Amino acid sequence: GTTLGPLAPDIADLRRKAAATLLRNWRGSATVPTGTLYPHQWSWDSAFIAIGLAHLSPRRAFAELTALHGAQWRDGRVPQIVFNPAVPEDAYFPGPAFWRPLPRQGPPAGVSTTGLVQPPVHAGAVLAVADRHPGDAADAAVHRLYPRLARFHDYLFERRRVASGLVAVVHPWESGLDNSPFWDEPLGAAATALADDITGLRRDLRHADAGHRPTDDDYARYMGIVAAYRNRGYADDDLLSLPFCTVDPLFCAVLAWSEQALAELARRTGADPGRHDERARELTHQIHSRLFDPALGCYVALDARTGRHLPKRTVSGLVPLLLPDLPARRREALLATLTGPAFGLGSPPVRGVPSYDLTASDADPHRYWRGPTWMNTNWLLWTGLRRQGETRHAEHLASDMIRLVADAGFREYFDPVTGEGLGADHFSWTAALLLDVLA
Ligand code: 9YW
Repeated sequence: GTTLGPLAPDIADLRRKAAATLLRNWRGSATVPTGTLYPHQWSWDSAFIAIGLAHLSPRRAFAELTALHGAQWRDGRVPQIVFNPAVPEDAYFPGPAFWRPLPRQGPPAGVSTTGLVQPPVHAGAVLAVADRHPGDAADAAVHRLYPRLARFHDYLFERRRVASGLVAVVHPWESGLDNSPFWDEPLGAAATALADDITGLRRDLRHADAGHRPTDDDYARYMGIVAAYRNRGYADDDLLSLPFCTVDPLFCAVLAWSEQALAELARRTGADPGRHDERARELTHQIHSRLFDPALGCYVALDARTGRHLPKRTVSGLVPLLLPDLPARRREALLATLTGPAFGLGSPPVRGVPSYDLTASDADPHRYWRGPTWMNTNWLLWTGLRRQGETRHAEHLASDMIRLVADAGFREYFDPVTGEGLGADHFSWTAALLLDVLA
């Protein structure tokens, strides 16, 4: 249910256009986030896309995630990007060559990927698709995918553990929220690379307004951090000696949520759910006890290298709404932050939940993860609100999401106040998650 009221958009038409967007971006075995800016397969995009594809074709939804896991590394990691060999090297920067050599524990022979991961939405997505279409086909897909998902989570829990039980990201790209204000401080301390013509190398600037993207300085540091990780063969020993190593609330909350889904998938395949339940409980406990900032009324990131919290209000810090066992006082605090002036849920003209505190002096409603509203983070919050029984807030959020797309199209992100569409057009997860919200 939503609260669209009068002047309701034409829902049937929106559904048709969402389906057309996903069809347009399908490349035979997987879906690109959008044809021009991102011409390969991205990890967490595919998980969100599968959630939407479930409304069109469960077979295709499982195919999307099966294709992604076909590039899984021998060490278990599911890569951030699976490069399409048919796309020219210079269509995307940094392309396949920059990431090489990939190590022996890397992807199957002949498969080209990056060496990073993204938030592990996948197990949650597989459970959602399976629950929408129970039956033999879903059972078979769950049996096929469960061991892959479990190995990815094993990798994260075993190789990315820092600070007694939390799970780290080693690059801003791994958080999925590249230029989040969380990363200003740790990124500022990281060395830059490729000081020469970074603008000339970047391909994103050919497809999107420079004012809506990360800066050249951000990119120079992103490259430096990749180079350091690559030069040690993407090995995860001694994580704290990497130039960037942080704990992100969205990443950890999504992992705990997906680990719970994994327990359910284990039950369905006859595997032991016990260790998944245990890991989910333990990580949830760590998030609640180590990442909440009472003064800000939300969860915050942690710089694992310095041990310091990164006290900013970003949308990432609200995503623990996904977690069970949220103490009532904690839930009240999060809801107050969500509906207060920082994020403005339910206070027109604000639409959807912005990526960053609207009242912060450095908020920028146009620049990527520093202000705009994005469908994927809004979907995570919508899912969390429903899980917490906050139906009214969930309905309001759903109608905001629908209105944003109805007015501005299937854009990558949106100005949270004017609703202007920003970044790329024909964006897959915008279409996919809209289908889910409309269902
Ligand atoms: C990049 C594809 C990806 C998303 C990320 C988003 C952006 C930039 O685009 O990354 O070049 O990889 O920040 O979350 O998965 O949509």
